[in-house]
Amino acid sequence: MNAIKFEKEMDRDGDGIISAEEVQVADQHEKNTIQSRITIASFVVMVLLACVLLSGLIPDSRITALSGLISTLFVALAGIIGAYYGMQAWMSRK
Ligand SMILES: [Ca+2]
Repeated sequence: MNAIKFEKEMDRDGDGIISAEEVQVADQHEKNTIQSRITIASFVVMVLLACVLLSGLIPDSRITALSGLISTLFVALAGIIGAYYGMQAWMSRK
């Protein structure tokens, strides 16, 4: 069922044949969708993590113990978001 729907979506011009170009377009679309979802997830995790850290639910001693991990995570997530927008800008100029 899902495969049939996927094949219908891949057949962009509706001629019943999935050409190599249509496979390429579907792959690129899927890749773009996944990349944007990863970027959105990174942003959501950053916001939620900041909220949890500010909420007082976690004792200060644990936050202090994990401060290195938390700051590395923030830099990595910001890197993902920055790389996504940098790549978008670079791809649109190409
Ligand atoms: Ca086709």
